[in-house]
Amino acid sequence: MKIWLDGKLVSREEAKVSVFDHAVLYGDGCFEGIRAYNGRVFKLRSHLDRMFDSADRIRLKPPYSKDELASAIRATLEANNLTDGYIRLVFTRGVGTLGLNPFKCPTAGCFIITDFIQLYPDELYRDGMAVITAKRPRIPMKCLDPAIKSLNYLNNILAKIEAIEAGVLEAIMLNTDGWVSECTGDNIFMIKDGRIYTPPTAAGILHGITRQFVMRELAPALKIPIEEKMMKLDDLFKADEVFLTGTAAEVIGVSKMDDTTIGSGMVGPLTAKLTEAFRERV
Ligand code: PXG
Repeated sequence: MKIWLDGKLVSREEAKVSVFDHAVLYGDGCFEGIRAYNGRVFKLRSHLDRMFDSADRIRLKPPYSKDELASAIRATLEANNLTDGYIRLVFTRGVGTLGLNPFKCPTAGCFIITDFIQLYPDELYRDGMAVITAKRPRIPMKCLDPAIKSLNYLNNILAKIEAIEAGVLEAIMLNTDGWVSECTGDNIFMIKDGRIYTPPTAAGILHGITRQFVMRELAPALKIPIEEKMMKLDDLFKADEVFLTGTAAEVIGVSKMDDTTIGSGMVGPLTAKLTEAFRERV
């Protein structure tokens, strides 16, 4: 396996980051999770735009241009003979002193990992997946805007631990005001009376590329009305269908939340259409 590290393709063993890099010391940096399908990188421009937006919001100067990164991603896929796979692009703050000051780290680091993707098992796409609602709220926008895809994922990881300990794979997170925000690694949608709803960015969420694809392309193509709306957990419990979106998950139906069955307890008809439309498009 070849890893792209600061401009060079190196072996997995050589792909190391310094213990003085603030990504290691403080989780200081940002990242993207991207997919390639049939030799083409899905929504690469949107991912690079979001990456640069994350970097800008934490005052991290990208060490390469978007065009350079696009070429580097393609070169890494090629070096690993991958036409379908998962791409992890990471900017680290870089090597600095032990203090917090990010401006004492002169150059940001960058690496690209490409690998096979482990999807959720097929049965989950067919039968729907069970989730829990996390007791821990999503970190407020005022503290660390979830729109920044930062290397500091402990808020999500702690909610993920709640999910795993409850025997499921995902957790729905509320914001500190009790509104539904998103899941630990996926955005959330519900369907009621033939309309799709998803929390607005003001709920404190990652602006998911898959979310945007569903809102701007898939739902309109299927002529399903879709809108952003603040929602409470109770709205989800009473929904006809609930589904999640993410680069890794694509579009996956939710059959159960905590002890409550959603809709019929099977993947709903509109969710099934969206999952199918997603796969056709990619
Ligand atoms: N919300 C959060 C918090 C995320 O991390 C999404 C939504 C979906 O966004 P995209 O742009 O992918 O549609 C993400 C993406 C994993 C994993 O292993 C998931 C993500 C990042 C890293 C790992 O499930 N998330």
